Amino acid sequence: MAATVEAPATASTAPIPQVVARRVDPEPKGWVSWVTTTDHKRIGIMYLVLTFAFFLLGGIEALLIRLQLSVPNNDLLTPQTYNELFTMHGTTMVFLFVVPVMAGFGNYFVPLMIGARDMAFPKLNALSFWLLVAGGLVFYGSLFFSPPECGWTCYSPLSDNDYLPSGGVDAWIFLIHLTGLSSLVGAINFYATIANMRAPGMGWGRLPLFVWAILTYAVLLILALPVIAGAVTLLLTDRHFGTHFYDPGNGGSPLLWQHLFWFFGHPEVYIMVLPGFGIISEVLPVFARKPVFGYKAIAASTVVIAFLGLLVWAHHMFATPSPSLVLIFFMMSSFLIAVPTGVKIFNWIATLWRGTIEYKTPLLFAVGFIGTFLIGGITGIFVAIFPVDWQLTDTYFVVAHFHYVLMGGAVFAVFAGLYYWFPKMSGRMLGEGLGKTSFWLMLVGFHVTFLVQHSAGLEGMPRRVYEYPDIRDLAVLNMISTVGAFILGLGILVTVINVLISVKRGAIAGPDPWKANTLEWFTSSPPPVNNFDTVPRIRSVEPMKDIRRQVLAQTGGVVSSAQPTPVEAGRMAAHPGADA
Ligand code: HEM
Ligand SMILES: [Cu+2]
Repeated sequence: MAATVEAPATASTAPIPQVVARRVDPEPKGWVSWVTTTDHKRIGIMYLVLTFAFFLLGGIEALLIRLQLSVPNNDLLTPQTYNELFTMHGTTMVFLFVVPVMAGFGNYFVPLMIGARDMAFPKLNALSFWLLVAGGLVFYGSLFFSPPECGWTCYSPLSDNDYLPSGGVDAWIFLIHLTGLSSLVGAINFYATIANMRAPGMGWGRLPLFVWAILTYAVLLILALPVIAGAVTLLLTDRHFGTHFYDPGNGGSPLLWQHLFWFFGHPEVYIMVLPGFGIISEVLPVFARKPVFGYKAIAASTVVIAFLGLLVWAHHMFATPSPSLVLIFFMMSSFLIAVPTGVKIFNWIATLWRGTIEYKTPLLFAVGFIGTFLIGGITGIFVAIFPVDWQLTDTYFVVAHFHYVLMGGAVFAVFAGLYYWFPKMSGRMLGEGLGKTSFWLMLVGFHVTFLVQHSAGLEGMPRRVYEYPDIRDLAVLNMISTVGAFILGLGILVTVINVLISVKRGAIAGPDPWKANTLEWFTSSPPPVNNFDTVPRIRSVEPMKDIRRQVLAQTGGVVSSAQPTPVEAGRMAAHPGADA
């Protein structure tokens, strides 16, 4: 934008509790303005760029791991390097990619979807981002001395000073503290924003499903993060200040670490996948050209999954000594989660059912998500049966299971979100050809990589080992898995290239390229600094449909009782394909 713009001081059909910006500052330029920004959209973009960079780093680490495992008795990597790599890979994917990438989408889209001008606390929002940067720097700084070797769970006693005196574990602890604080501050901000800054008429029953998901994500973060922060603080004092919280020789207990870790760690799984579910619930109805089936059931199941997710942490500890009553409790409560999850999957399929489906890339990723996540959910039932888990725990079956959940629940959903929302963020479309190529490579590569790992696990291949003997089918299964990983990597690379090309040269998107339902499509692409000139009154869960209907009624000569404002009409006139 060139100079200060005079926004028309129109009123919508209802009083607007927000200040209508009369004077809009021009968009600031230069890198200093990015570093100092408090605009939720810029912060959202910085989050997305940073977390995708970590995704690529974690991906390179994964490929190195797979190269080492491609043949039996390989000595490409030393055992120590291997341990460091899988620790960095798991930690990076969980703490530096999947969790913060959801905050990236949340930052950009929650205010737009609820009709707000920014997050509730813009400066805290910037703080969240910079704490994430700090966490990433501290952790990757350990590359220059000695990265941790304790896996992303850093179980005690392995993480004690006696076994791993290296500073890498301390770097890991600081990563948890810094990214945890980042997420905690961000979560409080999301909560405050969603609770207080919704457009007039947007009651809880009209909140977009993605916003419901982010709200639940925020509440889970607020409940789970203090536990892990406490746990790693105890680890730090054990390591350096002579306490013995996790030291059985002095009255401590390594099991305490596992309880604290998984009391956080299991909800963390839902922290990673619930926003993904939210993205899917936005994408499916748009490309099926049908209202989402069972809005209330989907919103409610999100909350129920989060609640149950807090009860089941010890299903990660079935192999530790526990009374059978405890095992049965954690088994049954884990089963219960299948109920609300099934409700969601049923509703998603019902949304697609008899829809007028448009096979665009976001839809492909969303459908790929459903299949992949379903398989991950089904293998989850196996490992939730504790006698079965006794056989499978710490084998590649578990590795396969959680990659199905995380790829399905998070990565495919993130890619669906990227292809769906990129036009809003950049003003340009991503290429469809490259998008579809990327999707098929990723889908095929993913299943080739991880499906066979179930078999490898059943044949006894333990996880977290740097080499394995040439017995049974392990050689061929691992080779298949490694080939799949490279196909998957190629698929991801195609999307990276697509983004790089389209940022500059993609087709111009216009405000509402998909004819979508939620409010972010009401403003221009990319949105101006103040997001909206006028915030419309919300009358349903699909405000954009209402607005299109109003405009149609008006331009069709029919006198509508609810007249759109001149601003709304102008917007819609710029978008001739609008229909009801
Ligand atoms: C790009 C495709 C990926 C490949 C080829 C891959 C491969 C691997 C491999 C080989 C391991 C080591 C398993 C072991 O030795 O126990 C591993 C561990 C892990 N991966 Fe991935 N991975 C990929 C993507 C992801 C993603 C997207 C996530 C998270 C969203 C993720 C999260 C994890 C976690 C949490 C671990 C456990 C690390 C640990 O045990 O400490 N991975 N992955
Ligand atoms: Cu769990």
